[in-house]
Amino acid sequence: MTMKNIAEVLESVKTVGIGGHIRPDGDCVGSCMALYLYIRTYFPDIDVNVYLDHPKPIFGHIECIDEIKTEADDRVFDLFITCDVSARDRLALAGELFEKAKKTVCIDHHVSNQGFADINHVQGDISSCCEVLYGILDPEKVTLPIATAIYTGMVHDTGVFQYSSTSPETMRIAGELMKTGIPFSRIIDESFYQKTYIQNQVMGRVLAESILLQNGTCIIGYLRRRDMDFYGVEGSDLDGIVSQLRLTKGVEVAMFIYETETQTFKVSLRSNGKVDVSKVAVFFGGGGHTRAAGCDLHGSMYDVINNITAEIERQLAEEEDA
Ligand SMILES: [Mn+2]
Repeated sequence: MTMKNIAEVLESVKTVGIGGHIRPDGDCVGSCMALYLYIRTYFPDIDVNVYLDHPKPIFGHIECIDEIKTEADDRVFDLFITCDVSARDRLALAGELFEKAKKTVCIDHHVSNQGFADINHVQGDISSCCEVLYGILDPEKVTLPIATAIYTGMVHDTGVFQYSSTSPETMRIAGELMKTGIPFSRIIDESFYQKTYIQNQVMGRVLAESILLQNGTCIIGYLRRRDMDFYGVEGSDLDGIVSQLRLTKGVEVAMFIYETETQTFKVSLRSNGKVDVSKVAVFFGGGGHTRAAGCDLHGSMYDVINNITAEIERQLAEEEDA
């Protein structure tokens, strides 16, 4: 069951809770905040609250971001709406609030979403939850702050309108949002591309020490725990490194591994299309998509690299035989 307009579910509702997934990304923060701002602006009699894990400071440009509740309470909402949540167990701190709510709505774009709410507005072919949300708002009611939140989510989930999920409709909506006067260059720079000095130093180091294997079709970057401690960086500071590795000419598969604790490694995989990296990740107990996947592995760094590259090699060979 889908909705034509969000107003359908807001009738005779007095309290609304909104929640996103664990470790909220740009699409999650953007969609939750856009919906929050929309309800606050056009349904002033509704008491609306948004619950999210601490959003990153890069989303500080979104209006009222400081009104996010980062801890759950024991309220019972008339309606609870989830945005960008693919499954019930991804709800993070809002899980109990969702359970207790009198009615629930799920707005999402994950293909894997089975529909866990009373009303499920899920469109698996659309690039971002923000784009799905825009489709059930009145376009003329999308103010500059609401447009800023939606644009942020679209930019993040499409890799700045680059991933194959980007459609003509995505671009049309982005154009409509631009008409409200959003600072679109700044949103892209400051929330997506910008790195701290240290983050850039670490990326530079990983690129400098990267290794090319299999006739230059596979590239590997790595970071040991002691190097992370030296720079004072966490896993979240390493976003974007594997994407940069993938952009090496001739490369089919990029792999970035870093040590989360001694002899435990987080592996990120990116493909330019020939190899389905989700198969590689699943083989090692992880998951993901054709072109972006990941898994966790134990052992020495060399074992991890050897095991994964062997599996990539197998897949590349299979591809060549096919
Ligand atoms: Mn999303």
